Amino acid sequence: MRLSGALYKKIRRYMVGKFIDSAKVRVRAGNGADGLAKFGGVGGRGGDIVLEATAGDTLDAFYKRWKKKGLASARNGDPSQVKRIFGHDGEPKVLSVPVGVAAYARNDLGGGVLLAELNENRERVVVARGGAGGSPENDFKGQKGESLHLQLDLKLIADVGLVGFPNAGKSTLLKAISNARPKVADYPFTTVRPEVGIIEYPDLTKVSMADLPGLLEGAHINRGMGHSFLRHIERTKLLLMVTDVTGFRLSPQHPMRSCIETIVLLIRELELYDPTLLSKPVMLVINKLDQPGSAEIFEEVKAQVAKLEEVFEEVPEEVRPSNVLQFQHVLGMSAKDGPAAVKELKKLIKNVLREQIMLPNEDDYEQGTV
Ligand SMILES: Nc1nc2c(ncn2[C@@H]2O[C@H](COP(=O)(O)OP(=O)(O)OP(=O)(O)O)[C@@H](O)[C@H]2O)c(=O)[nH]1
Ligand SMILES: [Mg+2]
Repeated sequence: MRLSGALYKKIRRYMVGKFIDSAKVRVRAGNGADGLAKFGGVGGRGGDIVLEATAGDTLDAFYKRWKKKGLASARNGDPSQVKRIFGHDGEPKVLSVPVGVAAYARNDLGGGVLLAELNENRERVVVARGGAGGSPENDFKGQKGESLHLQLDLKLIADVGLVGFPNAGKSTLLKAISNARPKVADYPFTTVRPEVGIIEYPDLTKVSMADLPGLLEGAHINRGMGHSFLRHIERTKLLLMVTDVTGFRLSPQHPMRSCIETIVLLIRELELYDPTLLSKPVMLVINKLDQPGSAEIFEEVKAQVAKLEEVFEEVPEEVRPSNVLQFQHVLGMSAKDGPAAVKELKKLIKNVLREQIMLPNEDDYEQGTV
């Protein structure tokens, strides 16, 4: 395997991801108000900054609400006065966020500390505390409220995550197997935002599957859509790698990648993003088997993935994955032929999730324990 050519040739600007699944806003909780030492009066507390998850809300909407202002602040407490010896507390500020959001406090180095994840509708969490009111404990001096740079990242929650080079047929597969209706088209980066579909089984089991934008060699240095959207598969239980049997070529100016090359490069990119991703079970789908000459390629690739260590030996060191991966199943199909073509895959997905004890057992249904 040569894997030569301008690996990281420049990709046109419009191919760089723009969709919003991350938003930033500065937040400032209210200050506590002064107390009145002479009368033992206590000042009001500053209002907290609260995040509340709302089903149906999006980060695009959040971004639009806050991009101009850039700062969300809560009310200060009211000071203690002779007429009102206990000052009123400041109103908290409640910010609506989508379900599935992770909130980070950013630091100056560009890193962040995870404050909370909101995974349920109506779940609330305080991300910045209002300052305490002035009281005997603090010499009747109201305390400053917390303020921080908040970053919100959206993580989808799905059982199965689709990963693959652009144009491999991931969205076509999601369409065939689930109730989702994603956009399908014959050009790379058709999918620009992740989408989740639900796979339903006759026994009423439901499995969710997330379709992601195509992943490219060099995604870790932000080629193509970059690989930041891979965070959406951090929480999946099973990865489904989809490849085009005829390989992939971004444009005539870019090198051709064969099917097995795309598999190696995908493993490498997943590893560079987070090596623990590959400790999840992975299934391989080799798609577009209706293409002429594909049956022989399919057999060859099947043999190669059974001995990945030999394939890796021939790969240039800078793109060689460090761990050999064992696929749970290797399956060939033509996703464009619709639900019948993915019947077998649908069954295997349920079996793998069952084996991982991630779904209830068939017997349990019969015995009525579920
Ligand atoms: N011949 C053939 N074409 C297919 C098959 N599955 C998908 N395609 C075509 O391949 C093209 C890309 O399909 P998509 O489902 O949009 O691919 P994708 O992996 O979602 O692509 P991105 O969203 O760009 O990453 C479309 O023109 C599909 O009709 C198949 O089984 N056989
Ligand atoms: Mg797609």
